Amino acid sequence: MFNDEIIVLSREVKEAKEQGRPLVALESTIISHGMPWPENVETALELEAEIRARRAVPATIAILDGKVRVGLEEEEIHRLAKSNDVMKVSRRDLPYVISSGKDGATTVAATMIIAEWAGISTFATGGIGGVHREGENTLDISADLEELARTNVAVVCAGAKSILDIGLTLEVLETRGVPVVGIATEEFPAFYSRKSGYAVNLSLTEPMEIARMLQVKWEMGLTGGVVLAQPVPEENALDEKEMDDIIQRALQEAKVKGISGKDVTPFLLGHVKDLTAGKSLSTNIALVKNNARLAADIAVALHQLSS
Ligand code: PSU
Ligand code: MN
Repeated sequence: MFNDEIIVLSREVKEAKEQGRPLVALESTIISHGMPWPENVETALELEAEIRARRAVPATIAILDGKVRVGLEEEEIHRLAKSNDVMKVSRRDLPYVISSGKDGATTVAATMIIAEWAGISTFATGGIGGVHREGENTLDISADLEELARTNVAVVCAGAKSILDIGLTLEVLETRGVPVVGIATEEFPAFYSRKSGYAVNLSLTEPMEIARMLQVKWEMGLTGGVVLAQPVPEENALDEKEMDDIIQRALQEAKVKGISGKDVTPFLLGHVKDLTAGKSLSTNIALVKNNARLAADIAVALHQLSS
């Protein structure tokens, strides 16, 4: 499933693959739709720097002019960060964004698909999509969960935002056989806060023990991803109660405006950002960087195991 005409590796990523160096995938929806300019470019570049500093190689993934790109140049990250004409691309959107030659920012699901094509098994992001509140009626369940069930990529995240129904999200992951690992915690983190009230499946701390579990899973032919949920650093965590109020208001607004489909998540994220007057943005930046560091350490450990 590798076609040079559709998939283009950056020079850095190509060299890393030739030399068998550890790689870490990064998504681009966070750049185009998840954060405002200029923090989005700054963060995207800082994430790459964190990964390089840990002796791994970053591969930011996106679609540019209908080409699947694994590893981007700085100008290309700027283009994704500044343009208003970038599609949000999940699994179902990939064929069209490619056939029409458009630009697309990849969600967790689409980034996992492309990472697997490119032979990258570790991916760092902020939060995964999940079952939305009232999802039992609306069936608004992110394609990220389906992808985690089928694609062999480990996703380091800070859990999921409580714009979602975290309990239902964890139930779906359990049903679909996706291990949910708490990093040095017994509790699934809720992105802005370290706690959600829901237990994880198991807790691990060391990159090497995590890498060993991933290796066993995939060697056994148990296809699918793993959620590696790392709580936001203590000093960057936001007050849970305050965030809950803000999220309630955002959900109410979405309902009144009749927001649906792929617009739900970006709408809620944008509202939460506005209502916290930017405070949530610095938390967001801190936790993604923390995740990039852990993902790099896991990629290095996986590489040690396989060499
Ligand atoms: N949750 C966040 N920040 C994000 C997203 C989710 O806290 O940026 C983005 C990710 O790219 C994720 C996508 O894969 O939203 C999920 O969208 P949907 O719910 O439409 O599947
Ligand atoms: Mn949805």
